[in-house]
Amino acid sequence: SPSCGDDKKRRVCYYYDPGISTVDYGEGHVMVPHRVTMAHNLVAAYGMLGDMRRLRTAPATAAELADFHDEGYLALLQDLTPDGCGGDDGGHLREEGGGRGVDNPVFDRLWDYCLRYSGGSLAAARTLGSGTADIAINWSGGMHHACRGGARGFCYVNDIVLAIRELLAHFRRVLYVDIDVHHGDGVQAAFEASNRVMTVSFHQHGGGFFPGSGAVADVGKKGPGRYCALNVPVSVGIGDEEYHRLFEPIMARVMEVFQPEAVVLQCGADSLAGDRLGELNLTTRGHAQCVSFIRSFNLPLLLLGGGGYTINHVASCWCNETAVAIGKEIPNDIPKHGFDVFYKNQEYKLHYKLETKHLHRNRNTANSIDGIRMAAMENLSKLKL
Ligand code: VJV
Ligand code: CA
Ligand code: ZN
Repeated sequence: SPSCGDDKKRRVCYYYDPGISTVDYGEGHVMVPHRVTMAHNLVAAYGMLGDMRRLRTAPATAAELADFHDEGYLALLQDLTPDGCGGDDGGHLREEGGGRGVDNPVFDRLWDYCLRYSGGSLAAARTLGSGTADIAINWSGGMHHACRGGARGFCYVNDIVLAIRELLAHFRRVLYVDIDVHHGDGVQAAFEASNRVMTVSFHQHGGGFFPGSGAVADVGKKGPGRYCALNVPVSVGIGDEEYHRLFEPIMARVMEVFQPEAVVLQCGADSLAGDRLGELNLTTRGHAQCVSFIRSFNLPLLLLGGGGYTINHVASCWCNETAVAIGKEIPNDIPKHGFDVFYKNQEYKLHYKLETKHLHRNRNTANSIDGIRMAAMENLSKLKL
């Protein structure tokens, strides 16, 4: 049954570009690209690099980004410099309400950063398309909010849209699943008119939580792509058990009705308990269960990163999910390596435990969970391909 993960091996291809390790969104910004380097060092310390193929990651080119993004926006992004030499940003990086974007600042090497994380996702998609790997991983990707003509929610270039467009050259139908705590709005919007891409996002919803879209009634625009967008909003404080009372039956049904030939899983780690932005209570095991459940369907699988703002938790999560991808058991004790100190407040355990006072009070009820699952299943029953 697909509900139990399996220990069968997969050919895994892993993309990591050390060029992103020193990228800095600016003093105090919650998005810290260095978390991917921490994850990578943990993967290396656990001895997993030898279990995966690593191909050269070339940064993407402007022409590749133009496959989705507006040329004018790309020209601006390429020219912007922190000292303002690029001139007026034309509103592309501004927030609603005016003022310089706090969420999307202009920082040193911004353009290079975009090329590198997008290059990883594109290379990963091409490897899956060529059939030479079963799973491809790029933890620096997963920037699901970026729009065709502008930056949003810490995301400047939408590497997911680019990767899916690449996969569409090889696969009839591509499924996108998003377990980041935020709604995967940019990816949904990009494919709303298509019935070759289905987007499914699980996210915290309500109380003004960003971006505010993704109610269960949001099934995409009228036309052939209607019902190819599925949204599963949850409330503050959901834990593993309730999350999987939604995730597993809904994803099993999605697989039946949509019959994808490839899957992209955005593994945003801000849905973990103790995140600085997200307010859910998932454990690293509950989060990884999403990866093993999707993996058990044995389809070409692209694993991407995304959000995640308590960086030791993020690195633990993605390291563990790399092990899940490979099909390897790794010990809970974090091996001694150069980044040890970062894991002190989780007692050097991969699967960290939080005290109750650091968890959010669960605002979901058995009834609310059943209601969301039924509404989602009802939407799925209307999908006619
Ligand atoms: O809620 C918002 C927008 C505001 C304006 C900006 N202020 C800071 C917050 C309210 C309306 N933005 C969200 C964006 C979340 C993006 C999530 C991205 C992903 O995980 O889905 C994928 C990578 C938001 N929530 C929290 C913050 N922004 C935030 C941004 C900061 C910050 C503190 C909080 C930026 C800089 C600094 N502190 C110094
Ligand atoms: Ca999501
Ligand atoms: Zn997020």
